[in-house]
Amino acid sequence: MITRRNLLQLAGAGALASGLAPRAFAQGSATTSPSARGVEPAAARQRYGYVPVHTLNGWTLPWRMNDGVKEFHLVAEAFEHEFAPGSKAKCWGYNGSTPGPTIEAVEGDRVRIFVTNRLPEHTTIHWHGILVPSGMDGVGGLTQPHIGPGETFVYEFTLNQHGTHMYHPHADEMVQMAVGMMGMFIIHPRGGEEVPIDRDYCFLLHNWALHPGTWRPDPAIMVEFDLWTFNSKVFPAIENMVARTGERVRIRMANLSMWNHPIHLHGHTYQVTGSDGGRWARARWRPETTEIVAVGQTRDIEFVANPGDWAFHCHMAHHTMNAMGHEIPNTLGVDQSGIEKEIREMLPGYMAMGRYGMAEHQEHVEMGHMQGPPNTLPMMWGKGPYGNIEMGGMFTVVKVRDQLARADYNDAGWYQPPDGTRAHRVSDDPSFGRPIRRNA
Ligand SMILES: [Cu+2]
Repeated sequence: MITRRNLLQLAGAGALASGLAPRAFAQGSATTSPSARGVEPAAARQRYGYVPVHTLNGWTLPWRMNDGVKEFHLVAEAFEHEFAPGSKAKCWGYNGSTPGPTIEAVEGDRVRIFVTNRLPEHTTIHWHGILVPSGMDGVGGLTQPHIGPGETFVYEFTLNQHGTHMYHPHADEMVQMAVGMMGMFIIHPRGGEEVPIDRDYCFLLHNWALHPGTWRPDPAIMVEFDLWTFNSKVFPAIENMVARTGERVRIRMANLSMWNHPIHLHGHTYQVTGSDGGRWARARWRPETTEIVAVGQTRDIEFVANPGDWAFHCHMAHHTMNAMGHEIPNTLGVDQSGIEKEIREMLPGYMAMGRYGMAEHQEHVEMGHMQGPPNTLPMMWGKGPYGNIEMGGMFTVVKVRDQLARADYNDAGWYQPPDGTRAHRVSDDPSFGRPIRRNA
């Protein structure tokens, strides 16, 4: 059978292909999408010149070569997105996902990116942090006409840098980003890296005003958000990051939310090694356990993996919670036993909580005592091997194991600490041990 693709191949491509370039992409030519999954780091460096990034809960945009140019095709569109089982929303993004697929390329590459707009309003794409000719910068009205509904524009430029970058609309930006339009654009250095990386993770930080009981993120909110996400997912729906003991891991973080996020890793002192300015000179690397990723910034951290299950989360305590009422009265220490009965007469099923703290929330929700509004996640949840984790939002686990295949990215289960290395109960008597106490 002679297809258009065969015909191009038979014709010897060259002149024909370049003349048809913009349309040729849509003809279904072979595409490539390098993955680190199943490819050992050394083999990946041989095959691709780099170890491909692993986008948390996401994917890498396939590309194809057309006469020496790497061609990508983004489609801006609306779809239903799930933050975690129990909460979905009508979101906007690219190629059916929020964030959009990660674009991955190498310093020196010439890239051509088609952008088709299937949204009900116009859009553009800005290549955040990437040095492009002014007319390719994607600022609607300033550097180009807007991409109208149904239209396809093409961007083309050469990548003269490396680093962790982003893409997002620069058209009705407040609305389009609030409903999920963003993605990462990773450029690997040409010729490899002096300190090689074994695993390279990436994700975007974002916040969503998905009010309890609703199905559309509210773009008008500036401060009081309901959901805090890594790659548009909340704990425990965020993938764990796995590594083998001793591997060098990089985590690339980018922030297009409305808040700064201090990102904290347990069990390691990591080095902050890069940003959208590329991988910094080694003299500029600095040891931290918490690094603020400010709005509009990207940060790369690197560490040599220590065995264990290590919490990895934003350190703003409200950013590790899900949908919570922000205007609830403070009930900490308040005896509500009388009022609970009276409120129940008006609100059947009402449950007074919070007198002793909020940890009981997770149990009540899971036992079905408390019914939240539809499409609304519990404030905190997640189970570990020893009980409730009582987290939500921007939280996941870095799981490091001695025996993990180098190209294995599957969840590693729970860590078994060696004997004698886990905190344990020695007494249930509050007067135990008579420790020295102030003013006692
Ligand atoms: Cu945060």
